[in-house]
Amino acid sequence: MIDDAVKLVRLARRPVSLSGAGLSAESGLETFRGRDPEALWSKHDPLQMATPEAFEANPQQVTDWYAWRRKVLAQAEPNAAHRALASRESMLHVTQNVDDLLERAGAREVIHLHGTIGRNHCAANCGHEEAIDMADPPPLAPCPTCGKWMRPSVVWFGESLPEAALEGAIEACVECDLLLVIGTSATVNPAASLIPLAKEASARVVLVNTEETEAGRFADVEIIGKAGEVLPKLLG
Ligand code: BJW
Repeated sequence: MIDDAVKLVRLARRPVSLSGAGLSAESGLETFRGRDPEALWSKHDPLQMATPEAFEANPQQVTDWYAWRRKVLAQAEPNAAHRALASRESMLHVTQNVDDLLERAGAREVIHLHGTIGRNHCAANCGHEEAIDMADPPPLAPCPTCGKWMRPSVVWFGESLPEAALEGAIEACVECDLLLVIGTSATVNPAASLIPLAKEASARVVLVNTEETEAGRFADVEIIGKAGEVLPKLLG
């Protein structure tokens, strides 16, 4: 399997990666789903933490949860998988992850489909936004411009993805000749739909995940293993 994938990766002229939480798992960040009992959605109800309605109902609880995740990320380092991806300079990276570990590993071009945990913006969309000190994240605070609550600049369920990011990702997936899909359960749309999109546009699809996923039916090669162990072999 690895040898087949290595050939596809070496032959690719326009490679794109599509990653999910499994990419950052070996950096100590918890995934959302999967078999891990520590997975975020095993311990927390996504409807209580990751919807605009949850924030409206209990902004303190949601802000505290993100403050905890921001502190964990401040302590985390890119892992071997981030570094292997970043080492392939011609590769465009599309990620569902809100962390900055690909950038910290040196990746040049990263499209964040679900926003970034490193920024806050006004929940009333008055236009005010600010960068966050991840090691010392701010408490729940009003927007200095309009007085509504500030919220994390991530995409919650029911919200639209940033238009430029989604358009860029669709274009990349239509035009790529290899889509390397890493550490995603491929259950959240529209991100998951990028995989069949690339396949229909005739890209080869290589999956790397610790377990089988629904996306397996689109894969030319499916490798079951840890991203931090597999990607250095694929891209090294
Ligand atoms: C390893 C590993 C290792 C572990 N190595 N692997 C069409 C049909 C049905 C519903 C919808 C639809 N279109 C839209 C929807 C609604 C919804 C949706 O998709 N729901 C489904 C769950 C059913 N989508 C949305 O609401 C999106 N908005 C939208 O489409 O707007 C228009 C619209 C709205 C409503 C209806 C129709 C249209 C927005 C989605 C926002 C997702 N937000 C979150 C939170 C972000 C902020 C934060 O981080 O707090 O994004 S939810 C969470 O899931 C997070 C992730 O980015 C996302 C995907 O998760 P991911 O990355 O795949 O992680 P896991 O944990 O699921 O998987 C990890 C994998 O790694 C596992 O498989 C492990 O095995 C593996 N792994 N260790 C390799 N070491």
